[in-house]
Amino acid sequence: MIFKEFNPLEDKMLRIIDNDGKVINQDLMPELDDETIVKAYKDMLFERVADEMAVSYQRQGRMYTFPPNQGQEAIHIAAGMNMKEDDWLVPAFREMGVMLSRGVTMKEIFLYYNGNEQGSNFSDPKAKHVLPIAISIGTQYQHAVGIAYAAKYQGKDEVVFPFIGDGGTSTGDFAEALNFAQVWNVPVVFTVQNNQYAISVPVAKQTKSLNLAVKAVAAGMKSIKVDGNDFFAMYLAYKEAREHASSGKGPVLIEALTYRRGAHTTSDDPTKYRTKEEEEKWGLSDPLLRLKKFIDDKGIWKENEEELIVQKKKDVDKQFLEAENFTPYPLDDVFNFIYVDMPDDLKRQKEEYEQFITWKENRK
Ligand SMILES: Cc1ncc(C[n+]2csc(CCOP(=O)(O)OP(=O)(O)O)c2C)c(N)n1
Ligand SMILES: [Mg+2]
Repeated sequence: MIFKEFNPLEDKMLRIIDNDGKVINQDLMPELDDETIVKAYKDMLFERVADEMAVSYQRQGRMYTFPPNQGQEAIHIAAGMNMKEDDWLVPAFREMGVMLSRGVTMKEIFLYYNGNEQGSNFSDPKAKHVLPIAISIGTQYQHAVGIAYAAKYQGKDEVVFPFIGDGGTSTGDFAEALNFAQVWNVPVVFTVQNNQYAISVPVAKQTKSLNLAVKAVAAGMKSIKVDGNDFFAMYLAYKEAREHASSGKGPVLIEALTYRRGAHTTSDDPTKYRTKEEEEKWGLSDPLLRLKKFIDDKGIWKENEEELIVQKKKDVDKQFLEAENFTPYPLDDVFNFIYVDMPDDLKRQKEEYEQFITWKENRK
């Protein structure tokens, strides 16, 4: 129903609460009990706290480059809530909350960003259908369609949830994946997290497309543009998209319009290419603030948020220490097996890495 009403060719966007947390589209409000709404907020808060701590570990020189998730939590938690046990998560690299909701641990995420392969070897049985993080932009969309083809062929009720960014929609992989998903009529719920930047490139310089949801129209696919900072809108979009895909009606694409509140990665400085005013404006539609205002207006918040944050920080720190003290991988695995004769730049990298390990050891 929502796919007809919010036609991407008319640049319509699904929204249910406004920036003040007031319901502006009561007819579409999903039926969620108070407990579920509060739990969703707490999951978003946990992602935010863990994300801030990850940035801090990187700044302390204890972890490598990290891509912050701040501002994109409503998309992540709404997606996780609508995925069924056997569904597949096919992430890019800015979906930490979805990974957490599928049973991936912060320890594994920290291992990954410490360059340890074990960080892609998820231990929780709940995470059985989670693919590793995909850094090569666009590739994961192809994998997702292949998995969905296999699921359909085997007659399994499994829906595949791949993620990509706005910049990723300029890749050939993106267009090819959409085409084949629709031709094969396979169960995929594609998400485009339009956080409005591909590193320093704003969407307006990336594409002249009216919006990103219309990119699915030429493939013949149902698609919808959604306010990605509106938890309820994202919840409804995922619910309907999953129903559509699992009932054999084919794939769906959701464009979630959001804003990357942090840097692209810890190696980036966004002050070089965007203004404070722009950041402040988007800060007003922060997904956590909006959902919290709704919860407060309804009077269903019974906890001490400060205390909750302290607890969560302790938990994250414990998991970080476990990752930091995890058995290091043998250096040879990384450097020695690529070339018969190691080139000079790799030799230099190996030396630098050995110096880093020595620094880490001496610090203890
Ligand atoms: C094939 C490929 N080309 C270039 C890069 C370098 N790169 C990393 S992130 C990025 C921009 C991605 O932007 P977007 O798709 O909007 O995702 P976001 O980072 O905003 O989540 C680029 C170009 C890469 N990782 N892979
Ligand atoms: Mg982007």
